[in-house]
Amino acid sequence: MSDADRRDGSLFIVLEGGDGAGKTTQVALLSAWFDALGLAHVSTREPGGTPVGEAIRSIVLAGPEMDMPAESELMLILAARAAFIRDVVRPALEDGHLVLADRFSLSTMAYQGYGRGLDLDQVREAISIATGGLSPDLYLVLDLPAAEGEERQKHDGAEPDRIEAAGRSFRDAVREAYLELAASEPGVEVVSARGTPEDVHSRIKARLAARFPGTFPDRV
Ligand code: Z5A
Repeated sequence: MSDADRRDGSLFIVLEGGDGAGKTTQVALLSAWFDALGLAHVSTREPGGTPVGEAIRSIVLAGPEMDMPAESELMLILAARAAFIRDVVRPALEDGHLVLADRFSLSTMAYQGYGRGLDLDQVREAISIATGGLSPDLYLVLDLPAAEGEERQKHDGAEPDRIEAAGRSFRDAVREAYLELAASEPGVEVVSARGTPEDVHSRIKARLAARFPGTFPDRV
């Protein structure tokens, strides 16, 4: 998608971070804030957001019995992403809307690249096949020590999925990966995920206002 296809006002914002950092909570708070500001938006998650994406999500996030090579995991996630781009992201940006996503390609670099150990250049190449080169305007990485994310998730009482079951060292590697990616990739900012959901929401609003002053009010 070239910039010419995007209408003024469109923005693609992605929340990222390790398991349990609070992305889903923050997407909901942001979506309510966008509504209050009268900003037309689509909020969605990955893998998912389309019928094929949700079907793939149920395979990728099955229990440990759905064992698969890291390459299969990568291909499944990217198969979902190609549909997500065609059916969700591009149409919304062409209509001048805001897209707010719970995870996107930075997750693939962090989990399949750094976490699973796949070659980073190959992962990057595969991502660009799925996305046609489309990148978000901003990634906000919610940063939290892996142990604290795990603790938050325990309160939900759900059985760990295949990726969550990969263990503490995997979670630590994913956190470090996000910090490394934030330091080396353009358009990636780190936000502390500590404190109450409202504390984190205020930090995120302040970042958005600073980054996109034409869209978000500076008094947040
Ligand atoms: N994955 C991948 O490997 N590669 C890719 O390219 C993509 C994804 C796109 C997606 O599942 C999985 O797919 C994910 C990576 C992989 N790994 N796994 N498993 P997901 O997005 O559903 O997974 P998740 O990150 O584990 O989601 P989560 O558990 O829902 O975490 P979260 O969205 O970051 O947090 P939350 O649901 O908002 O909050 C978790 C709990 O903490 C909940 O009880 C909240 O009420 C509580 N919470 C939230 N904020 C706070 C604060 N501030 N304080 C205290 N408690 C809080």
